[in-house]
Amino acid sequence: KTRVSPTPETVSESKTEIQPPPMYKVILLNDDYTPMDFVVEVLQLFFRMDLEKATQVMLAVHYEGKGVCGIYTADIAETKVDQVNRYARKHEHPLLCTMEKA
Ligand code: NFA
Repeated sequence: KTRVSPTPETVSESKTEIQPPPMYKVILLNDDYTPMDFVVEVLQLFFRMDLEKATQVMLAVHYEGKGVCGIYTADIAETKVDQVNRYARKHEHPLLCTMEKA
């Protein structure tokens, strides 16, 4: 079986070994005004949750103050945060989405 030997950059434990990217939790924050149905819709639309999972996460945020919607690389997490916050503002709800290092 033909096999190439690793170049120096890919040798295990060398200083240039590729590291996994830093990951970020996308967080939804509770508020007193955003309708529960709207939060469920957001979780289904932007985080690909089914109705049951979205309802679970929405209620966890409602009762505990915040909750994790998903864990992503920086670029994807930033995009999710922006999409959710823009969508909430477009519909004139105060719902807030943020991110923190996982
Ligand atoms: N607390 C909101 C209400 O009672 C619902 C909500 C849940 C808002 C999760 C934001 C996040 N209508």
